[in-house]
Amino acid sequence: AANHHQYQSSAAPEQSPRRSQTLSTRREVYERDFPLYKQPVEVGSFSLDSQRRFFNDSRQLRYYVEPGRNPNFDLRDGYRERYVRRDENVKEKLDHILRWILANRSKLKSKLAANASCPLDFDFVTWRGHLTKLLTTPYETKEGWLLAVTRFKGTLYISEVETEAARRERENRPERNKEMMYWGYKFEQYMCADNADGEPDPGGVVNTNEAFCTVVQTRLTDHRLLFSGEVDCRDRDPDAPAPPACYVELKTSAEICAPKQRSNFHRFKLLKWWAQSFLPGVPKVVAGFRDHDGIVVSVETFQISKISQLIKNEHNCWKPTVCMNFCCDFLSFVKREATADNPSVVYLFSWEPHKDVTYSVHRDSQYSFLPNWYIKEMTS
Ligand code: 0WD
Ligand code: CA
Repeated sequence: AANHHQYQSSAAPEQSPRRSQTLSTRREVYERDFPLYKQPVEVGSFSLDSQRRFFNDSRQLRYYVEPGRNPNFDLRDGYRERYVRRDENVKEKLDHILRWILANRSKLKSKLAANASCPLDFDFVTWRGHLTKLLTTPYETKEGWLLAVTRFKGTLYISEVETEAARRERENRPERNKEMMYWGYKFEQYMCADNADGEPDPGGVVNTNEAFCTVVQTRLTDHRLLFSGEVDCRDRDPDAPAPPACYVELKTSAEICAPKQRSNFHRFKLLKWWAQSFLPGVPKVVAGFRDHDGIVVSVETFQISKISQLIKNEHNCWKPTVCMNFCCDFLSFVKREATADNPSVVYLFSWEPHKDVTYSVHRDSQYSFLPNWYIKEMTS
């Protein structure tokens, strides 16, 4: 059961300002200068194969192939016959990242490594996707989130918990939506080759178990971050800049026919695209615009660095600084509240649209997510 405040550190003296145990998500609160966000550096990568097996290498990295003048890709092709879907009932939590950390521990060592109580030189370890959700929170009006946090040897691990609403939606997904989820992966197949000098194979099987993930380190003000994100492909030119600058994110979106659709695209889609790629330093998104029948009618490249300019004409639009300042303040809030250094304690941070962020504390519960193999290895 939820047990609020059980692990708070000693009570503050009466006269010191009382810190709130909730965090506002109102946009106005976060309208200030853009916070320091260091250029993300790739420290490694890993691959998940067609059976979702982990490999500490880049075997699943694919290469971007510029499409011809009239792409005419049929995204519905192969949905019934050549589609292997990842089992969404399996909750992997941070396991792949933790596996990567153990396999690369020596590489991550620094001046502080001598200090046994802080074997990892990071304040936070998480998935990029979880940080994307934080960045977009001040503008999100539909979907809430649950983020489980455990402090272990000084590092805060953040792992998402599926909300009841998200689970219901997943289990009641209409057939049309299921097919449209396939379209994104099919687009990748039309645009990517397995080798730098190869060609895409639209006749192959789409298997969503396969993934290539980059692991980056960076800093948001005083928060040292290590996170991993799935990367669709890279520039095939061997002289392209080093990762993550050579990476390309692929997206599909409904074709834009009316001014209202363009405005919605700028206000909602571009926010998500910007947040997701800005975090790991992926410089561009290549978008396939498709019609109702899943035919790609045009392909357009968006430079992440130019998106904030692109949206400035939009009335009442989202602001990158609000996203980053909220994320920064959330991480400060987590650091302040999640004080018990114990792998079996979870601070469950919870947010619903139009509300503040709150949390509850759980010990040895269903929410614990650091596996014993990781705890054991990091303790020895
Ligand atoms: O346990 C969880 N709650 C989650 C696990 C939620 C989200 C992701 N994951 C894991 C998976 O192991 C996946 O391989 O994270 C990996 C991807 O991490 P990410 O890059 O941090 O996730 P995100 O930025 O949300 O998504 C990137 C891509 C998506 O591409 P689009 O263009 O649609 O944003 O990863 C795919 C998807 O192709 N993806 C997932 N793959 C497996 N499991 C998942 C998922 N739950 N969500 C998105
Ligand atoms: Ca993608």
